[in-house]
Amino acid sequence: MKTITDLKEKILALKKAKNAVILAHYYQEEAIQEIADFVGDSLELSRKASQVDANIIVFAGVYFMAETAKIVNPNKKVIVPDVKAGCSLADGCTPDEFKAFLEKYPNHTVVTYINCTAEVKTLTDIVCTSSNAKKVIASIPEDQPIVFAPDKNLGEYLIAETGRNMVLWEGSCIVHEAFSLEKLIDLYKKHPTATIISHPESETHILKVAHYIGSTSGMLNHVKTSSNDTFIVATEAGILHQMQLDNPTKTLIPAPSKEDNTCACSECAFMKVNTLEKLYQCLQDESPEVHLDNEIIEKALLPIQRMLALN
Ligand code: CIZ
Ligand code: SF4
Repeated sequence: MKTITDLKEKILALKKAKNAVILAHYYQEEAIQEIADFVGDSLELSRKASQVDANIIVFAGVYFMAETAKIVNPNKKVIVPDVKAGCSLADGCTPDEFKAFLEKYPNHTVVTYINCTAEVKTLTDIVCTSSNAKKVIASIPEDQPIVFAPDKNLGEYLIAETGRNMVLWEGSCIVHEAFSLEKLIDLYKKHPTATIISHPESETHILKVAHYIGSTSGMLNHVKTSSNDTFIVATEAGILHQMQLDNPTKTLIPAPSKEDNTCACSECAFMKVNTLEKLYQCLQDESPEVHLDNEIIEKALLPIQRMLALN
């Protein structure tokens, strides 16, 4: 049985020997965030992936994020700790169903949230993340109808924010839909000076009571710059690691979930499929590797490049 310290040392040595870089999402377990060369949200990771000059990218996140890294680096080897790290949003929007859906809305500009498969990206005009979604929508002429997929909660939030009437695909994130409004209100009564912050993937009734709504990096930035010292955080609990490092004296309370017998906070089980041990193994084996057809890479790159060009 290897200790965490042993494993970390072995990973660092292998990484150096193989000229690899480790990119990790904020929702990864703490040990993975600590060993990573770069930790970010989905926008930061896709931007970072497009600038990497190492031979191998170890992507510790969920599969659609690793696919994005491959799309922007077709000549590099992109490996993942576990191919089963899926995502309810990406997996709930299959290319065939999405193609059939789009046939009902010809002449619409198709905007997809980055949480979708590479194949769905090939059916997209422009990709967005929660950090740049408003900017992406503002780049589309006012009279142009829009289809937005796959997250209906983010879509409804964007309709309210931008005043654009978009056709929404009915997808959602099981993690961000797990928060209980009733319990959140009870918790807030116990901490009446707290700021409630939420990711826009949360349900509309949670967003209505949030004092601040923003992307993963937006929330991290908000807590850092706010003069308040207590926050109730309605997003995946992995973000609390970086948030607490940035704000050692502030009190960060995870928003409660609906289920009584699960942990009080919401964790993405897909993200947590990855472990330090699996990360070590994948670096050693250089497998599992992300493989995509060249045609998919070429077609999926365009909407990603359009997004990156806007930032
Ligand atoms: O996958 C997610 O839930 C999020 C919010 C990713 C990201 O970093 O934008
Ligand atoms: Fe997908 Fe939700 Fe997990 Fe993000 S938190 S990776 S949207 S299931």
